[in-house]
Amino acid sequence: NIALDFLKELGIEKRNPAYATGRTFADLDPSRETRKIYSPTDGQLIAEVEMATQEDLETIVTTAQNAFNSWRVLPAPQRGEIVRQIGEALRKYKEPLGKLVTYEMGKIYQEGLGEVQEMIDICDFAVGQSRQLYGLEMKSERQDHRMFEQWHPLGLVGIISAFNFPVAVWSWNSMIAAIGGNVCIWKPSEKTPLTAIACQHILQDVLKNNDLPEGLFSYIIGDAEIGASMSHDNRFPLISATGSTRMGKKVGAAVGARLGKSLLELGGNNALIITENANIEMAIRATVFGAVGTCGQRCTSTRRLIVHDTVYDQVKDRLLKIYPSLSIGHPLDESKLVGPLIDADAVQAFKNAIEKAKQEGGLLLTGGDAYQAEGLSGNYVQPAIIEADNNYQIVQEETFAPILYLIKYSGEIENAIKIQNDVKQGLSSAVFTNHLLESEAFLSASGSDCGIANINIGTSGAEIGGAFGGEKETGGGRESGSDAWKAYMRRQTNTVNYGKVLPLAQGIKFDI
Ligand code: UN1
Repeated sequence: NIALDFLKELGIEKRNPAYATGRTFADLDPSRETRKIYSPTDGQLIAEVEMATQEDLETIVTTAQNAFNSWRVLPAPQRGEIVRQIGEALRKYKEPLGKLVTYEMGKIYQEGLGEVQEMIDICDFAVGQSRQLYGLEMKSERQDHRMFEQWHPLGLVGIISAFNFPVAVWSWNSMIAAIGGNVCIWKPSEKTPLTAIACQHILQDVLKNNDLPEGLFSYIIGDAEIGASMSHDNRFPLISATGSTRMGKKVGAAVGARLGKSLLELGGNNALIITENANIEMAIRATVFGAVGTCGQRCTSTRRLIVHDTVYDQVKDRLLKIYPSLSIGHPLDESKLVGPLIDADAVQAFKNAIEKAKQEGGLLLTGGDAYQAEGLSGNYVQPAIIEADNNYQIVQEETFAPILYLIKYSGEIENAIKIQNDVKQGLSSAVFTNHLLESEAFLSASGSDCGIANINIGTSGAEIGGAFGGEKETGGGRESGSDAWKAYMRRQTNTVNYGKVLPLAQGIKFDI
């Protein structure tokens, strides 16, 4: 059990993380509700985890509030130094942590490592950002006045993350929030608590070595009700949530009802367009990685392939050669490219979607069944390609599985863009073309309506340096790089009068 071995190496059995709950193994309190965690790779029971209660949430919030009082006044570059040390610790544990991500979540080891690398990258980014929390200086219209803005921390940031990126998305939020002077309370997906426990332990060592309070970064392993309590709770000025649109609408409504801030990163229905001017081989590579990478469980996964009629058959033939030869199996076996889905429900959703597509007139070209990988009782499936119309109900939905809908277009790129934008979601998009006019049309104001729009790069696999998120039902939030840090801070406009008289703005006369 590599998960257990790694957690033992981190000392999980010796410690009882006070503000973390999620005790495991021998520490289990028999009076508490627990959840059994099975690996999607082989069906093995990895661990049993204690679920947090509403009282635990209270303890965690109080502790976090206390920690906030000292953290918010620590100079930002010193907060950056702590994040630098966290990044170093993650570097040290990159391989075992990557393995744990793979074993608990099911993505192939290369992607498990990639996920940990995203955490390391965001730490590096956040360290630099800690010296660049810039506000503007504005010229005052009044003599001897100075006007500027400052960015202050918000306070408690609640982070609700999903199983598919069990740790990277948390780190995007928490590391940027932390350099901004916030304290974070993380509710990881209850499907993947072990990676969260591991990260929390790695991080607590850094806090301890620096004599910092534990409540700076807390986690709470609980069910959807804990997430709902956080969303309704005024003590969280910001809730950042990643997951389904259904979940995001609930969180957004609860936070909105109290006029709090929410940062939502929800479902995608990402399309890749191949025009008649594309480098087909590059486009195929991007398509396959985008569609079957993480077994189709990235929010950036390629779900729709919109292909020009002149190259349609060529693309289809090529894909139909590659798909049946994709190696499916244990994601820690480095010769495999496709690991399992997260659980049996996901396998069922995959099958249901394929049935629905067929009923609506879709033609299943390859895959579409559960797959028995080397006698493993994991949740493996054969990635599917279906010829479909964009307006099928099932094509309009995000199914978190490796299903690629093949859609034909003819004429100008505008026709493909129209199809691409004709869904409710707006996360990621891509076009493969070597034609300048096509790529510029795609990036223009009348082009892709998504938060991410790529030329000759697939829909998934964004770098952390850019702002990550999307429009429409994707929720509008932006995390990670660029100036996404501003979402975790409050802007204060300051005007200072260093003169000896009191002129009023707009030249108003008011003599008393
Ligand atoms: C997600 O699926 O929620 O761009 C995040 C990507 C990754 C992050 C995906 N860097 O595919």
